[in-house]
Amino acid sequence: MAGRAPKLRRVARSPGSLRFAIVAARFNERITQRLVAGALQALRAARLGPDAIEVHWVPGSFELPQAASHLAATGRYAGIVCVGVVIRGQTPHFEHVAREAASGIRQVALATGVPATFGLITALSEEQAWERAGGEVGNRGEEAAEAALQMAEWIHQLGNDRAGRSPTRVTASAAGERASRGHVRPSRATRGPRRPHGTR
Ligand code: DLZ
Repeated sequence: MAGRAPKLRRVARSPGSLRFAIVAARFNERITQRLVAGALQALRAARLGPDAIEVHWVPGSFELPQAASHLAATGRYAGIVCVGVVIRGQTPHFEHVAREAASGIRQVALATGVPATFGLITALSEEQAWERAGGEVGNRGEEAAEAALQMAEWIHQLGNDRAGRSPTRVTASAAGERASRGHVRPSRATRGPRRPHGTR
């Protein structure tokens, strides 16, 4: 059964100064263009201006995590939307590309604290891919952008809540929220203070 993502709630807060990146894989580019269009539409609907959205192209979905990792490390982005189209061929190549993209994107999100969302189509045929790129089964790019917006908002809220409870302690999540606004590097911020060796 084809899964259609539930309509996500719009973010309550205007993203204001927040900046988002879309990373798009050129392989199957005509279909990926539709995912980029869907992601742009969702980000603009959240009142993000043109200066607050960047689109970066990479050769294929395998390269998405590396690009997302570099972008997250700059500390400039509140969210990174990864889009690509992986279509099954006659060899297991499909599985390798799809698996590495999925696990790499997850690793970027967990390691940096910056929401990096999964807007990949993994399809058994080109027809299935078009259906998920603005066709009958939705638009995976749009859905991934909405997920990034929601995660950025949630991280922001978590930072505010914690800061309100304990103004003298800067928690990892509060630091991560600042990172998503571009004030500090997220990788260090979300890992917390350095510890001496052997104390983890
Ligand atoms: C090589 C390859 C193949 C066979 N299939 C896809 C695909 O369906 N979707 C996609 O985004 N990329 C594909 N690639 C390219 C790889 O992602 C990658 O760019 C190359 O293996 C070089 O690292």
